[in-house]
Amino acid sequence: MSEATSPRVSAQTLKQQAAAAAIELIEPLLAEGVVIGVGTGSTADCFIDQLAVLKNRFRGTVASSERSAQRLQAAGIAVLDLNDVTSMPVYVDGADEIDANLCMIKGGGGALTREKIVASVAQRFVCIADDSKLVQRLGAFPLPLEVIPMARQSVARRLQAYGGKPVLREGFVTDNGNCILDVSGLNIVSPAELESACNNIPGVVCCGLFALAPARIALLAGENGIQRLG
Ligand code: ABF
Repeated sequence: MSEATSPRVSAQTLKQQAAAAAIELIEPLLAEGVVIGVGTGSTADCFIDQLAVLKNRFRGTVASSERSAQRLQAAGIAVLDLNDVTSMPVYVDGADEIDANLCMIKGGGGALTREKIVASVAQRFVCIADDSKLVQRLGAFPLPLEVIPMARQSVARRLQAYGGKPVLREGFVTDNGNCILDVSGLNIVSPAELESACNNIPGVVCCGLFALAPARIALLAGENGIQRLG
């Protein structure tokens, strides 16, 4: 019987190390009026927890989900309305998959729409993850799409035409009151082209491909330390 080989470094430790690398990267950017964009997920949670130590060094944050907003507020970090923010030097967030071009699949946590919005306002998207997220080609992780509920079936039919197998994320409502289709089986040869095609399907609010605007930097934690891409 093969013995289960326990990883030398736990997944949680890797997430914490990736978050720490992001803190080290952004600390020189912090100043009185600076606002930081903050993502969603377990790695982003590690970043929030470590950012709390520096909370008096900058103005505040814009959160990509209610979940992250609550964690930020609980840590004593100011959470601002994006409508009151004109610029952010950086947006820090995780990903479900990232490729060598820093294109990503995001949305496993259901926050893809606000993630893409907040990232679009920031000057640089810094992706933090354990190195298991680095893939040769995107698509093993089902692609999430946020969809207006009345268009769920019409969008699903369009995705089937692309060879996808869309599944409704049962019992899940996004922060924006919409539903999520998770689409497996897509052959993502050109992430940017597929993102554009999904964006043009009536009823799609947001596609979980971040290829038209990929991350600028990726900090990937592995057993041999931090690998920086970009
Ligand atoms: C978030 O990070 C989501 O887009 C993505 O699903 C998630 C990855 O979460 P984790 O860091 O927990 O692996 O931005």
